Amino acid sequence: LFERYGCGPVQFSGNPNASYERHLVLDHVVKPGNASAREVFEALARSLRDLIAQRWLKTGETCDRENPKQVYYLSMEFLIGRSTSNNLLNLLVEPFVREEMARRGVDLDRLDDEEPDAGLGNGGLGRLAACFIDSMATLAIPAIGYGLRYEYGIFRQEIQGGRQVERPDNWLRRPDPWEVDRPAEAVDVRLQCAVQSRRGTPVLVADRPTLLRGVPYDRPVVGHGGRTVNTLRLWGAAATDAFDFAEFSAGDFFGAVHEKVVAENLTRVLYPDDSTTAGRGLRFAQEYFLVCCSLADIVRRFRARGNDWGALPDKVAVQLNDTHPALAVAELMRILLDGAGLGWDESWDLTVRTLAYTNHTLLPEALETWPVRRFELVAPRLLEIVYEINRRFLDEVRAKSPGDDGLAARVSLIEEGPEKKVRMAHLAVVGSYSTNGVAALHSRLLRETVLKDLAGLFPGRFNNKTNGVTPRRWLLLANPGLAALLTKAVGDGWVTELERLGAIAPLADDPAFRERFRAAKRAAKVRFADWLRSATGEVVEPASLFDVQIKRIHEYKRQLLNVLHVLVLYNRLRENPALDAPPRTVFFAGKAAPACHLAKVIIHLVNNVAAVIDADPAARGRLKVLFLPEYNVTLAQRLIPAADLSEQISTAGYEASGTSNMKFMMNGALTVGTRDGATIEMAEASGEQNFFLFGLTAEQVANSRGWYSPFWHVEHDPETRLALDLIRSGTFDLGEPGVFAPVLDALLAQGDRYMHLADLTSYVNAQEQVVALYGQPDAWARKAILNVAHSGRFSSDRTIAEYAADVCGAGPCPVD
Ligand code: DL6
Repeated sequence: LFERYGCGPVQFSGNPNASYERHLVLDHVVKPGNASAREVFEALARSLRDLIAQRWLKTGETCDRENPKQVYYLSMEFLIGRSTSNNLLNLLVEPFVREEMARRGVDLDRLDDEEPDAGLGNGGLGRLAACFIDSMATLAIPAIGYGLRYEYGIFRQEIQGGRQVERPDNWLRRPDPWEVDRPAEAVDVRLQCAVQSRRGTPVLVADRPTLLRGVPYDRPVVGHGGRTVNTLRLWGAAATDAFDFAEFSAGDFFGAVHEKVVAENLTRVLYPDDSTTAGRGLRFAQEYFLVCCSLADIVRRFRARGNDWGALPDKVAVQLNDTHPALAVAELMRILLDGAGLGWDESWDLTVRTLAYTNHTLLPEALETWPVRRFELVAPRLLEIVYEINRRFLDEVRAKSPGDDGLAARVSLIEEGPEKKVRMAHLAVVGSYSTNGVAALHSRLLRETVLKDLAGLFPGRFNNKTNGVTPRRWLLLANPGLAALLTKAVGDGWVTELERLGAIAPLADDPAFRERFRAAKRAAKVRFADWLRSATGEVVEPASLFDVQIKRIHEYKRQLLNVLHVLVLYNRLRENPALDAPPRTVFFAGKAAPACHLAKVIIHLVNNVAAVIDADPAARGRLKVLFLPEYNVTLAQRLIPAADLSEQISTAGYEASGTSNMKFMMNGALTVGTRDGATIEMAEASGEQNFFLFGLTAEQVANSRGWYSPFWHVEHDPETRLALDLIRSGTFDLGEPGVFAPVLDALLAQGDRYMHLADLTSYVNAQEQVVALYGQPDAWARKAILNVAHSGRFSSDRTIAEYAADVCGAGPCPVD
């Protein structure tokens, strides 16, 4: 044919089988020398996908043949970031590809920036899901992640006039080379309502039953070494062919097509974590859509392997990432009752033994409840099932504790009140065999406070699984300099067995190793400073102490405490220009929920403080504050390796776990932190003497609630008063008088819910210890090395191994 069309066999430069060139020529119809950077990126990614394809198929075939217990991880969020660099690394082909691309005049690092971050999550919960699927693939655990294919991920953050401005993140504007759509495996989902447009906003309209189609888009999840390639299956909403056929045949072609487009909006946008009630109905429909599509797919796979219904808990483990997919309890019951025709008792037994639930928050306002009318609107059959589950459950509760109506009301799945609501956490606990928190303290507080009554009824169900992060992305990929040093010291086994880093502990006492360790940190700081200058024009001094707080902006995470410390330092410098203190650069990054006014004011304050300090000669070269816009996975990968000091300063008892704390630790930063979340366990692992712990404990916070007064601290702590005075004086208002009144209000008039002022003095003292140690580079390096050495426990491989052994009972299923 080639000859017939007069072009002869297609010749590719160098190797005629080169998949990369073939993709350039055949997908993009461009000569390799003329290709744009984006075309080069897509062709490279597709050629890597070619490399994966066989293993990906083989992983599926192996599971179909071996019929092992399979894990299904249901999550509304997967904050995966970029795929190409990570896949290159896990396939172990990075050096080869780098060299081959260099021969073609392409710098692999620059190509990276052609790939947008897949920001399909708000923060820690979504990033944890991404680490978990990496670990499951690496451990050869047969697993599929199920989520939604949002076309718009978490908003893009711009800073204008110091304020956060949200822009849409259209990450799928250009075709994503990593995804494979599989329309043949689409699933139909029945909604009792229609999705229509009201003044441009999609809304749910009652009593218009609609059939939507869930189309799977699969992404490979490459285990380290490339032996197992699992799947992340993201569902996109599409209208079925029969959509609005009636209107179409009545001649309203435009109307029918319009409705079809609106229905497809269901998975268009990820909800930022604060969403206003206006859009909440759609969020509920999203959760329902995820659950219906995923369970239909899970059950199809289960049956296709020839399993009987009774084997469901032996072959299927469904882990619910928070309550967002908790509708799975009712939907699985519906499938077993209405689809399989099983009786209630058998269906309930199978459901409870198949599902497990992970809780990620203690904040009462973050515990999901959904109005009963949402259920009625979208899925009335599921409401019927929830009511029946509750009726039977409360009968048992009353039988066990006769006369205790208070207990029944407290544990009920239904919250009574002006508007009846379903308590999703209760549904998840009652309908599953395991409920876990994500750090020891969090799991204990769950049992003792938020879910106390349920823990009393089901003591055997509650357990802890302390979070972890994948060392592939967060150390090997993010920090090649330190990774190389560690490999040289202990071999490369740490990449999949992070505990092996324990072997570097004795090297903390080796001056030559310390020097190499410090050189790696210096190089990472220079690398970051260079990137920052070229990307943003901002100049930072790599010799200064890099003090970093990066995470969602939220009152409980206490970015304000960090700001107050900056103001204490600033006041000291103004008071005494000759002060002996190392130069410090304080980095902040993070997004505020669009509707959270105070969080947005905090961002504004940080930016204005940064501007004022920058302009003041008293601070020049001594103290610099920088707010880095658009915090995402890639920015974290750049900044964490460069950090000297990690700020983990939440009010004790509020941060479920934290995971950036672990990334900093394995990258050789020291931590200044409260005894909260997993930070406690990190300090235990490395020895508290290698941490800068400060502040009230969770018990002290809880016990002082009744009598705590921030005003006491204003009166008795002079530096606290001066810091607040500086804000009150208007120094940072920059032409907008009173703009930071909400901050003062929260800290004083409203009683300082997160107890910033209670902890400020001990925080300042801890920071003084930081400074003292930073002045002894060798002693600092020693502690940093010990932190890296003891970070092994915080690999998500360990977390996943614990889930596999204690929760889901799944084991590896190696692919030949
Ligand atoms: O478990 C992952 C991550 C924890 O590390 C954080 O401490 C916690 O704040 C976060 N939780 C959420 C809550 N979302 N809801 N609901 O994102 O989970």
